[in-house]
Amino acid sequence: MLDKVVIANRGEIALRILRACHELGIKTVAVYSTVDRDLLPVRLADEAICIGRAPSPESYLNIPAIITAAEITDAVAIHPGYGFLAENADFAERVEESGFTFIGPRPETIRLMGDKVSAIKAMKEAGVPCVPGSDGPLTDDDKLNLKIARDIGYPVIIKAAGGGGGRGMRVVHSDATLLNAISLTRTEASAAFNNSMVYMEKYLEKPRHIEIQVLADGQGNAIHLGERDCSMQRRHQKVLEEAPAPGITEAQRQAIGKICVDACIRINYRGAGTFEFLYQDGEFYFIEMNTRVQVEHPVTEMITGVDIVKEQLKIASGEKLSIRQQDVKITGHAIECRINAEDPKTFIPCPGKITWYHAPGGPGIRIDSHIYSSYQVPPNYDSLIAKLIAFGNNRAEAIRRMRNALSEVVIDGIKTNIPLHQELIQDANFKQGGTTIHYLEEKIKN
Ligand code: MV4
Repeated sequence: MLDKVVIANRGEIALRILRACHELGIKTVAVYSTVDRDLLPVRLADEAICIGRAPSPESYLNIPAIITAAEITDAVAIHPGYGFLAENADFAERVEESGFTFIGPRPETIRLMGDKVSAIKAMKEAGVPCVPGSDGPLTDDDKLNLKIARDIGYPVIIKAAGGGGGRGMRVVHSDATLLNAISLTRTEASAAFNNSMVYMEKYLEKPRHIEIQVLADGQGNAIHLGERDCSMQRRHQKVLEEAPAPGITEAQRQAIGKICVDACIRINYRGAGTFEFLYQDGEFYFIEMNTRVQVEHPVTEMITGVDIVKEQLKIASGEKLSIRQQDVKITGHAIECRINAEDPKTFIPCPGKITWYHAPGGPGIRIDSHIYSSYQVPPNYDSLIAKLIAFGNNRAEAIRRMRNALSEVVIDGIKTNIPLHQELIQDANFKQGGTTIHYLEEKIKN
């Protein structure tokens, strides 16, 4: 097993990684920016190193500072968490060149998936169902681009190869606006991602966002842990996630799961990963692959009993996967509410001091959070302060437990989106299950 790990992140995920390390007897090094001195993971880690000032480019994105922290503490590995450097192939490469283990996929895999055109190509070749589209980058041939769009059938969507997560996309409804949309998306992509490559897909109008969690050891073994439904989102920020996805049958789960597992083996994937799909009219369409642990991983942990972060650490230490697919049993239902320090109506971030915090509890309730009474939420990073997870033997029980937990939790001193969650958890369409990616934005208009 790994001896000592640098946790190159902050907040709840740093704490989550720290707990997994300590459970496995791994020593931990927290790295922190100057505003994060009083962070819980900094207190709980075996060692802590300040890596720079509050702005993330000077600290949590500061590659030399993080590698130096590993050097001076004699750590053997670096866990990037999510966000920040987690999907930066250059970082993974420099970690390995410096003699440390990067807890994640090989740098080439991160690079392959970071470019959405190469990711789709690889997945299509591996037998994963993709959205009908341009099958590669668009050229500057206007006539050809018009033909591709007509063949796919409007509406189409133009996406930047360097984008993902909702950045750099444009929906086109007719020939009249196609060429201009391609050109605008190219210009934006070039500025935002330093990569002007764009591609085209059929625009799916009412999809759900369903993703498959995988684990692979890079030694020929891979498993899937079922799916999550992440359709409840606003402006590409997920608000509430659940597993399993309402209405997905065991047969569908095993079929799409096997496709993802086979693809992992084909590309010799290593670590935890997520296949993102759009799901519409009973069909799955691959859009992107995430090569990191995700914010919403707890809902999968609750219904499978698998500790995804511990599995990441075991894989990074060179162990073969010890869980076989037939050992993975999905039991019950889990829901996660992302609690943000923000105004529940305007969504404007509300950093500040938490004067009082009381965590909910009881059967099936889990909180992943770094906050405490008197904790100061800094304005420099994203506003996620807690993940409230409710498990139940079925979806109705998970919803009831979540509703109770939301009414128990006290976070005073700052605004949070708990009122939004309280409204959502009793929403008739949510209770029904299976709402599309557009549902929340439509609901909050009213
Ligand atoms: C799409 C789509 C409809 N059709 N692709 C947005 C984020 C990025 N991961 C992909 N996205 C979308 N791609 C086709 N062909 C609609 C979206 C989309 C979306 C996807 C997942 C979750 C939330 C979303 C919100 C708006 C649009």
